[in-house]
Amino acid sequence: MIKGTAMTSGQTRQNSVGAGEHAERLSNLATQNPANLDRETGLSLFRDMTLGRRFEDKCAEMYYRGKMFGFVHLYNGQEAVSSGVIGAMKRQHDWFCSTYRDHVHALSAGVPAREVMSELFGKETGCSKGRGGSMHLFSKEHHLLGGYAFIGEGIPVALGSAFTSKYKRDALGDEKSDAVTAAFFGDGTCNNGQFFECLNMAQLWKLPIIFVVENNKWAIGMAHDRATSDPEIWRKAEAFGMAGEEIDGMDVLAVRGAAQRALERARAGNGPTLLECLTYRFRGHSLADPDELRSEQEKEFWAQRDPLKSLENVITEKELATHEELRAIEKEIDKEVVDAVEFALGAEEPEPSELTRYIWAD
Ligand SMILES: Cc1ncc(C[n+]2csc(CCOP(=O)(O)OP(=O)(O)O)c2C)c(N)n1
Repeated sequence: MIKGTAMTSGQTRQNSVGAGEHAERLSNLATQNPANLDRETGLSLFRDMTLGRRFEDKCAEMYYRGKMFGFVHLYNGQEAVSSGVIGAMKRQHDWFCSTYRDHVHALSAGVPAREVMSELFGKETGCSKGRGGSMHLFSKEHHLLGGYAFIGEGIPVALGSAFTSKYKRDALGDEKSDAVTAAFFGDGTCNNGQFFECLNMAQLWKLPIIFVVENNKWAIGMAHDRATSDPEIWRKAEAFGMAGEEIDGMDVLAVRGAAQRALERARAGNGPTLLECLTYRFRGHSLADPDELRSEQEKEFWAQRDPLKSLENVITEKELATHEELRAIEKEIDKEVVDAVEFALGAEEPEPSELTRYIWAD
């Protein structure tokens, strides 16, 4: 199991500028058999990923038109992770924590596009009442325990949430308390202390939690392979005696399958799972990043694996829907996104006198 010999890390370093290490890892992963995919699930995943993609494209447009302030981190390319994991969770029952790259996680959990867009515009109608902005989406109703600007901050919050569910069931006898919590974070975050501390506690107490690493190869401008002694993050689970899985994070069906296995394990009381999803962001780190560090060859490799196109191929090859039906869904989604922008533009800003409201619970 132990890699990371001097020779291995030297080789991965050389590879870091090309499609490199991830290309090799992806080629070793079994492709998902979509035999059991039904029309309803296929279309629901397609709809969710399309909403994520189109919403983010509109955010870029609005940002460059000066409608949003501060840093805005988009999720393009990574949609299969959000739709695969959150789509497998029980809505408004299970919980999750996000990062600053949080818009699409919120949408997958059902936070209305109007509320997410309003939050990005700093309006009172936003899911965090306009006080949070892009990096701090929150929705108690949709069980989103927050987006976090500091990397790794959401992991202990998710751990606390998982502990609460288990405590209610085991110590207080609440049979219905079988919620699982997912913590989403990036590869760069896995070199932080909270990651290791929380993995340890989660396994020690067999907490119902899923650690979802969205390994998009880069932490701003630092290539993952150059910053991490053993770049295969999922293997770190073994050090804690925890289940770990490596997944093609561009394949929504593969992500969904792995999430279902992890959810089942957690609900049965068998503890946490570390899921490493190999994915890629199609845009720069944030909208302020000119994205000059990543090679064209690498970007092209990942563009070929666009998760939306792959799902479209599966859906049409299995004759679950036609290309025309999928174009019609895109049109509907475009309308929803335009409506969200119009709603957010017309909404009120918070009253300056209420600046400190919501800092503490009423
Ligand atoms: C505690 C902390 N240290 C440093 C930073 C600065 N920072 C912002 S984003 C980032 C890279 C994170 O990369 P990764 O976890 O891979 O997430 P990704 O952006 O790829 O989604 C860093 C180091 C921060 N936000 N928080």
